[in-house]
Amino acid sequence: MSEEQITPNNGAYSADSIQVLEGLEAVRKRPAMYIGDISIKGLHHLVYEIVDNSIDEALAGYCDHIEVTINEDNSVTVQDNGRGIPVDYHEKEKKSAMEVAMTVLHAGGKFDKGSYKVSGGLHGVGMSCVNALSSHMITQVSRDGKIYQQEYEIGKPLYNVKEVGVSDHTGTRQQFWPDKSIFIETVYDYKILASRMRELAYLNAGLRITLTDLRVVNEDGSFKSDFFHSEEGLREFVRFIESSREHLINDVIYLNTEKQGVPVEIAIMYNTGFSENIHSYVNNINTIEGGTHLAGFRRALTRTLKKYAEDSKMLEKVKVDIAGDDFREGLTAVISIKVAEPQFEGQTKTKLGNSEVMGAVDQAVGEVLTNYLEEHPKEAKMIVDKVILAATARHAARKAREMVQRKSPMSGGGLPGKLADCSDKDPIKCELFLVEGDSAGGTAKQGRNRAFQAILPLRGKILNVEKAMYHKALESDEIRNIYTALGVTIGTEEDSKEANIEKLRYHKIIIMTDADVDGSHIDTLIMTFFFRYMPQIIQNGYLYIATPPLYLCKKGRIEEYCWTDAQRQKFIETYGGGSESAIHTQRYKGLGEMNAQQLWETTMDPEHRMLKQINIDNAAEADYVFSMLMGEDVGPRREFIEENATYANIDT
Ligand code: 0RA
Repeated sequence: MSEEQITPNNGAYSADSIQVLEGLEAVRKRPAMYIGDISIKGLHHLVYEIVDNSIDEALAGYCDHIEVTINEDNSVTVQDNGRGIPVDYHEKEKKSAMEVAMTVLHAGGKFDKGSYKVSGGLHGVGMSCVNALSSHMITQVSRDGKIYQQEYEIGKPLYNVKEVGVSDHTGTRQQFWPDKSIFIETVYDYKILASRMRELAYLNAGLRITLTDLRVVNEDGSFKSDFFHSEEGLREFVRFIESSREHLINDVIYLNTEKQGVPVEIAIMYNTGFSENIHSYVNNINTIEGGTHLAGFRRALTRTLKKYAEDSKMLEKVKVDIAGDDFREGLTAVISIKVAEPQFEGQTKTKLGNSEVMGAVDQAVGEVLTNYLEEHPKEAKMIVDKVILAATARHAARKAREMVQRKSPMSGGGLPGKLADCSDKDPIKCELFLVEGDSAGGTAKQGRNRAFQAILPLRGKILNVEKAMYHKALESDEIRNIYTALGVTIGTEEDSKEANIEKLRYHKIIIMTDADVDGSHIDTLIMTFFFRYMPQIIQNGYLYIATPPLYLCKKGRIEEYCWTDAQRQKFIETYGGGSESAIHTQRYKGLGEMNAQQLWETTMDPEHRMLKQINIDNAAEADYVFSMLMGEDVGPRREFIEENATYANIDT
């Protein structure tokens, strides 16, 4: 590939110490190559790498409990009850196997764990990589009645492996302190870890995972903690994702088998909605770009349903043609497979390339689905009826889409009348603000830098795409305006719903709404639209939310914008001696209360503004959250909003 590729030593434990240092030095020089990035994402990735090793031990059948603890100082401890990393001394290597595992890049893969050694995590570099990126790390192994320990600084051992005590159990305990000189952010986010641990529990039925945060004490004196455990695995996972949707049929169609040496586990549900939600995993990694396993799944689904529908003569009266997409409307599925040597391709290395997997998944799904349809004629009819409905709707959508296409910039139809475009044409430099309301839109038009900032005012709440059929969404003026302003085309000749974002005219799309509950509702509606219809925009990091200030605080000639109550309080303390009288604070309830200059200074000027980038850490959870937020059920929605409200302090 490139000269940056690190080649592991072929013979096990044959690395001499110089090579070892070179290996870990490379990790510290180019950390992003090994863990993705050095932001909050990479920081959390360190935990996943360590947990992956314990999961391997669980897959091998020797471990059933993993405890992850965020310590007060933002170090993290991962403890498992497996056999413990081997500690035997290697004559040739002149060091303990444990030291090799912790200090040699890729050493993790050299332990022979048989055919189910499938791990590696996304970047597959294991414990030594985490060690190299930690200012300090302590490894403790309980084995053979003893506790063995070694400590490291930036990956270098501080002493030889030594005995530090006795133990009546086995297991591995890893504690690491992410290096502050490497990571931009070193404070762990409980929610991000919790969401991954929940996912891992569903993906590995039977495994128990405890997550504890020693930085947060509950009212009863205990620490913040969650326990994740799923006896039924993907069956429960798909029910969790679907819990806010109306089911078309109540069954989960489930299979857990092995074909051509590939373990395949799949759970499928049908809902009455219109989107296709397939979440696929390879070795516990979410393959958001899909690949051969997804292709095999789709092929089997289409073939099997088509054959059933034809054999049962249900298609005889159907006038329209049926396309691949029609078979997947309202389908939610989780696919999890294990591959010994996965080939990850694509932009984000989350697309499976192994060709042998396609047939394995195809065969497994074909068999199980055929049986299900034969044994459940009532449910089978409901599924096929839904497919026919989808095909009919798609034909209506084609007309709606042609309307949009005709109006798109490429076909000369011109841009939406409401759009105030920028003069620059280079998408990388250009920004589009989606602004709540015509009045704020007007202010933004005056305040912007017209060279690279375009403004599209939106009329209040855009359509909730979670509840609308595709062709209805395309009939909405606001949604059509967004498509045309962005310059993307929708679908291909095969009537796919996928948007083609190659022609995207802006690489920053910024949602700008009032800092109140209505505003955050509009944020959610727009994010839902992008998540369902143009997920690539989010995946590429193009979607942002602007953060207008809540207050303008004044004392004489001193003026300061404040984004939180704490900042306002601090201003009062600093300039008013703690007293609010003397001080003038102006509460901005909406964008409209700022003049063009203020809006520019606080919210639009790249030099001073703060943008929140929208990214999907966990697509399956996002799928659930969006369907829940936009669904019928008030209870879970209120709970979620109360827990996550940013604007709870604002009168509404
Ligand atoms: C290789 C062999 C054996 C255990 C492990 C690796 C192991 C590694 C890690 C990393 C984190 N937790 C772990 N638990 C186990 C088994 C050696 C034996 O007892 O035969």
